[in-house]
Amino acid sequence: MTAALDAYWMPFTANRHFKQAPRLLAKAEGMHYWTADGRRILDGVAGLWCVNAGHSRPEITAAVAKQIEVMDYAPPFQIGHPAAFELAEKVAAIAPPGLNRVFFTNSGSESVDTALKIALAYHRLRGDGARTRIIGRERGYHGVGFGGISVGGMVANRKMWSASMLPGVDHLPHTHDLARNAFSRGVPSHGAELANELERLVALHDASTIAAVIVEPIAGSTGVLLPPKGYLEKLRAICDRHGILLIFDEVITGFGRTGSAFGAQEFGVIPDLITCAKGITNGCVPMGAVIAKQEIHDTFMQGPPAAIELFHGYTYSAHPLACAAGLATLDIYQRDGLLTRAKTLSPYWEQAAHSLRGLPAVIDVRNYGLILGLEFEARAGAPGARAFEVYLKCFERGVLVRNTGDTIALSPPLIIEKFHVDELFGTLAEVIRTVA
Ligand code: PXG
Repeated sequence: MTAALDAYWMPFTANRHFKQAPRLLAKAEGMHYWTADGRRILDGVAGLWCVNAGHSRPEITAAVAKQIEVMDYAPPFQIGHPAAFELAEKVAAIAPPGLNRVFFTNSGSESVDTALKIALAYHRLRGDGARTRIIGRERGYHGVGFGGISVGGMVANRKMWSASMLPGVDHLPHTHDLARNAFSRGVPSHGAELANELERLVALHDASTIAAVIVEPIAGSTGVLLPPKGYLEKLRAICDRHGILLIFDEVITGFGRTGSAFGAQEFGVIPDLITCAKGITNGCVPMGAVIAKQEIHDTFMQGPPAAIELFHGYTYSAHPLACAAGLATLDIYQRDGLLTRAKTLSPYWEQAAHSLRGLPAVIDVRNYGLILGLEFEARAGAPGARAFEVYLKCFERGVLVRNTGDTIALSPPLIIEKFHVDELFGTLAEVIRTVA
């Protein structure tokens, strides 16, 4: 380590704690990272829910390298490049039926802000401009833009900026209910009725003021909260009844995490807009996207033909390197069957996950596809401390997990093999015994 650590203000990090004992990654391949001092670390979280095809895939590396040699950058406004159109077609081809128009961004946060803006503009273009209200959900995470923190439900992301939130946002209750659903396998049985809270919000505000509802099919960042059986269907039905758009934020559930290309297909509920990012390029070049129903897109295609229909976009929308990475990534997903591999492996994953039941302080194990939420009882007066300690100790023992509150989340690359699953849960179990 030669550089000083002071200048880099790290995101979502305990900076002072980190800089006392930095954890530095230097190399990645397949299921593993290597630290700067040469230790091999099993990646239990696909980087940060994004490296779904495993690290440093040569096909993706080659595609990005080739692209940067041929054309480093292309402006996305009023001009294009072929890979952008090709990638949009390929994303549309794996999206749920009817969602076939793709707007590129550079992150999940940008995708969320883009989708919210599209929803508001859509109603306005239809002469329904009083629909300005957006409904999010407690314990939702939709990135860190002002739109995203407004509809999100993570208090630490909200309290500092509470006076600067989007006006007119309201929230559904979260669906996490340990009293009824602890140690569920797959989606929990209880809680579909929580979707009826949307009817109450409609009764309170009137449907004519509500533009959209945004939820994650599975909430990741706030601790892996699974949708109760029948819940998403109910939300869809209520939105339909009242002309409200339904947005699924699939930044983590997209690209095979649940066992289908998107959570929408997995749960059989088709939203009007999908936000995604992360896995679209296997995490190697920043990119996000909003996938819209054609009808929404077509609503914008009015007015003088030379007029710009949507005043929105980013300098790096459809960046050539991201498009090259995306095309190579989708090829791998398809060729290697990775979009459905989580379904094949999930019985083994589920069995291994639930073997942690009964370990000290473990109050819940929940799983879906290749996702795990492992919740601990919080230490008195020190919320989050136990899971953070588990995270640190796992890292010392060569396994990367993710802590959020008192939950450990796992979301490994979809190329994971059974022996990796054993190592992951074996290390977790050992660590939990020492930390409790
Ligand atoms: N929506 C969802 C559902 C997300 O999970 C974002 C939006 C924002 O994406 P960007 O690309 O702007 O970060 C996310 C991001 C975690 C964790 O530990 C998850 C995310 C980010 C940081 C940590 O689970 N997801």
